Amino acid sequence: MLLDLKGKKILVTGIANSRSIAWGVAQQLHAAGAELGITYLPDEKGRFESKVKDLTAPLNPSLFLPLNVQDHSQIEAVFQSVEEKWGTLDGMVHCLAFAGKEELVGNYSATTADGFSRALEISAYSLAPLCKYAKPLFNKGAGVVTLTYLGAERAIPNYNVMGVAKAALEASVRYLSAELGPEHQVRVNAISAGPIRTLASSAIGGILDMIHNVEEKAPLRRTVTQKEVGNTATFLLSDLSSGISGQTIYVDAGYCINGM
Ligand code: IMJ
Repeated sequence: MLLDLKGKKILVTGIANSRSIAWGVAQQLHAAGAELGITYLPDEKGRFESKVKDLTAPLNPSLFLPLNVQDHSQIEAVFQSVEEKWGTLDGMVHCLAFAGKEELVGNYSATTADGFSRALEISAYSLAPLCKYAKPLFNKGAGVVTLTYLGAERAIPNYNVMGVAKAALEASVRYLSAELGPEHQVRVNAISAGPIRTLASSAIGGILDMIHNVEEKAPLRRTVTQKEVGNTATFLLSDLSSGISGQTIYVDAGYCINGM
């Protein structure tokens, strides 16, 4: 079976809680037999650490590591641990995004230089150094999957600087695909997920309008689930998708095909 991920070692970033899309991805990768490494965002009180540890314990991750992508030494330390524990790597899942709350409301022209830098550093740039350190560890046929959103190519109210960051992320997927493909058949793809109620979306004004709009207009007349995104990520990290690289695949109940 080409979708068997047994024995494949995959690093999953971006789990914050049980609504995280990354959590849906981790569960489906586990169900397909993958061995997981999980990263969490370290904070002073260790809240994410204990929450993510408890949540992911049933998946028996063989690595559980802190990762704040704004700290280069933490990126190096993650791949040091991956090399020591696993030696090689078959996949990496990048589900990281952050913009200041004030940047996600009102006019895009009000974006500050600091807000712009931070959003692009965390949400787009971070994929590059993660790939740089993963590259020497990747087995033949390994894969990288990241998450994007339609706001990268359409002007969606309040998405603002995150849309610009996702546009940069989608372009990064193409450049990394061109870089990682030739030597080791490593594929890099993005999943453009439709709106889902998560920690990253619940805090946002207008998200419910967006969800209702999808329920009314998407070809499937519903939103998608974390599990559906997880299944597509599993496909993209399996040999079933061996001919696909550099793409943005829409898991959005068909929403983006509509003209209006
Ligand atoms: C985010 C902002 C505005 C509109 C939005 C979203 N719509 C959707 C999202 C319509 C679906 C969620 N999304 C796709 C994101 O990428 C969210 C990223 C995000 C969310 C927050 C909230 C809390 C915070 N910073 C954030 N940074 C990035 O402080």
